[in-house]
Amino acid sequence: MIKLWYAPLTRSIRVLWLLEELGVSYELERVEFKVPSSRFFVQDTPTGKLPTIEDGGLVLCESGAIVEYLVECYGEGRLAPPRGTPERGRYLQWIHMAEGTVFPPVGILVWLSRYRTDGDEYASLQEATRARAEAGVQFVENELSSGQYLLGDDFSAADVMMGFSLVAARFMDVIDDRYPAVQAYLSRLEQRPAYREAIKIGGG
Ligand SMILES: N[C@@H](CCC(=O)N[C@@H](CS)C(=O)NCC(=O)O)C(=O)O
Repeated sequence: MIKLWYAPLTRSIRVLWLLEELGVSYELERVEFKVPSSRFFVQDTPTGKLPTIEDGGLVLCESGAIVEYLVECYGEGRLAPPRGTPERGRYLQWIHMAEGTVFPPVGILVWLSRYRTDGDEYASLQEATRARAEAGVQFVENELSSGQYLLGDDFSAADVMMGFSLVAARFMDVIDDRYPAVQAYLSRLEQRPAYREAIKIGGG
């Protein structure tokens, strides 16, 4: 059975949510999140990072890799467009943009303002980082005009990846009424039964 090391308010919600969407059975190993103010890779998981999974002896970290792996192994054609199609290209763009472009400035804001005690010394850095975070959200806003989800009307694992990044951006007050499509998209995601179940189980 898949084992997921989990702590609330971390990227491990992506994996818990996806497992609920897929209806795959799993075991949850809850750990206490250790705030990474100056030491890293020190979470109580086999990799030191959250999320981490173990599946039949395979240990994996990196939420994007875990999401792609789970969809490949357990998706049975669900939650991702067929390989080699233009839609698959867009799906991969969003999977990677969620963690590679939209989240990083948000993560810096979290790190400076919540995890460190000297964040106030970096006001100009925070301001520039906030502008970068807003640019990422604006890109999603523009692209969402043509459908309910990132790929149009079909929900996919890319929405699981982006959902966490946007919830984190909202948590840091990056998202407001300037982004109505993103706000509507987030409430659509939060109404999904699998998301609600994941939050109920995982907390936070
Ligand atoms: N790109 C990685 C980032 C993983 C990551 O940094 N996770 C955080 C929790 S959300 C963590 O484990 N932080 C502790 C640390 O940096 O040591 C992913 O998508 O899984």
